[in-house]
Amino acid sequence: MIANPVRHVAIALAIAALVAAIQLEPANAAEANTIVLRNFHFSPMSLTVPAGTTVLWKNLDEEPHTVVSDSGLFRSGGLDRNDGFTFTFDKPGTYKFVCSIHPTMTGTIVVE
Ligand SMILES: [Cu+2]
Repeated sequence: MIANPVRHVAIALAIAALVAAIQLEPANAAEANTIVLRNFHFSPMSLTVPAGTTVLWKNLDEEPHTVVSDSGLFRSGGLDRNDGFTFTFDKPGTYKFVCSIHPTMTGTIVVE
């Protein structure tokens, strides 16, 4: 079979576009001041924000999760897939949180 260079270039471009799309996806998903709940982890596990920032947690798992502050400062209800919860951090400090359903899911917000 004779190789068709045009076809090869087209395939290479298609693969390059696909790779670019795959690499862009996590960047798009990682919106500012957002923590996603995915695969039974908070991602990122630690987030540093200036005082006054509203943080959004968004559940991407099929399983329900919660976001509960260690200090009792905030507590979400059960979050189903694609549900979100927000909290505005007014004061500097270190705020730890956990999923009350899966206590191995932990995270930290550092407010500066
Ligand atoms: Cu959970």
